[in-house]
Amino acid sequence: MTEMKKFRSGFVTIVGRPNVGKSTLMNALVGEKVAIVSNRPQTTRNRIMGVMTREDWQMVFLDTPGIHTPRTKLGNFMMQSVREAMDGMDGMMVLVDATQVGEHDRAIVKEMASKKVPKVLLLNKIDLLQPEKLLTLIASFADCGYDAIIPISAKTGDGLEQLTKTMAGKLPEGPKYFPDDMMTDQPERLIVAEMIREKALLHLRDEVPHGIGVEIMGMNKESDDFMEIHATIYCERDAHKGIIIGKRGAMLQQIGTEARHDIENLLDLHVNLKLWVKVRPDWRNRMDDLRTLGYDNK
Ligand SMILES: Nc1nc2c(ncn2[C@@H]2O[C@H](COP(=O)(O)OP(=O)(O)OP(=O)(O)O)[C@@H](O)[C@H]2O)c(=O)[nH]1
Ligand SMILES: [Mg+2]
Repeated sequence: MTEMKKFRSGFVTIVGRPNVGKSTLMNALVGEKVAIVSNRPQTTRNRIMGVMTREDWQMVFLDTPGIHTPRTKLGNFMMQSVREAMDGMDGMMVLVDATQVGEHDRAIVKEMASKKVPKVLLLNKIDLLQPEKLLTLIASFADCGYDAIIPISAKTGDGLEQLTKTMAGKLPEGPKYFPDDMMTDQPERLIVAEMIREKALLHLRDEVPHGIGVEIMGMNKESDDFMEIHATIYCERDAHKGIIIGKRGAMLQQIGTEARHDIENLLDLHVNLKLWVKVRPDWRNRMDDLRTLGYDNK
């Protein structure tokens, strides 16, 4: 008689400095874009869940904001989201960008070593790294106390099979927490707002992206295959508003067109996306504004 294989499951928190590729990794594992990605640091602002289900196991990933020293109340909220995502976790993935490991990365790797759960250290972006450098890097983490050190590329998928195999084997026996076809717990409204923010991050420079917030004012299904969406992009200064709107509205139009395309794919509907831009000075330090944009602690 063959023995029934035991089902393993658990919550696996993904942490690391900003921009190391945490959200890219989660999307690659889940096989769907559940978290937005950009080359600006501090893209992710709250913990985002992504579920990966296989025959014998289920991993519930918690992608978190990049660890940094907060300078605003939004930053405080972000760092609290990291702490909360580590509460009660069953496993942990700590990421560094293998092409530029700094003292902050090493400090995080060291701090997380004390967490009493299975954990893997992931050296990401190896598609950009010369192989000889990788060996030196691995050697420099030799005594880190993690269950495994795995070089990966979240972009090309290199190493991800080894990663899931290693992590799944270390998870406790447990239930299937979420149905097979569930990828995330984020409400549609939030994903839509994030998609708009992603396109804004993609096109805006310098300090403008950090001060962007998106609020969905309304999502009205006009018919079976058509939805009208109204959204407001907040920024912190008049000068930023001008940049976001652009010459004769060109920038806002580009952000809107690209976001609409992604939203239509997500919702499988035709979308009319109407964007407004408003200035809210210092919103990242104002509790009422943070609450409006979903960056509160409840
Ligand atoms: N070449 C390469 N680029 C990558 C890889 N993984 C992520 N990136 C890029 O790195 C940048 C940051 O990726 P994100 O996934 O947004 O990083 P993050 O760690 O979630 O960043 P925060 O949310 O700001 O903490 C993006 O431009 C990605 O395309 C990789 O394996 N190889
Ligand atoms: Mg991220």
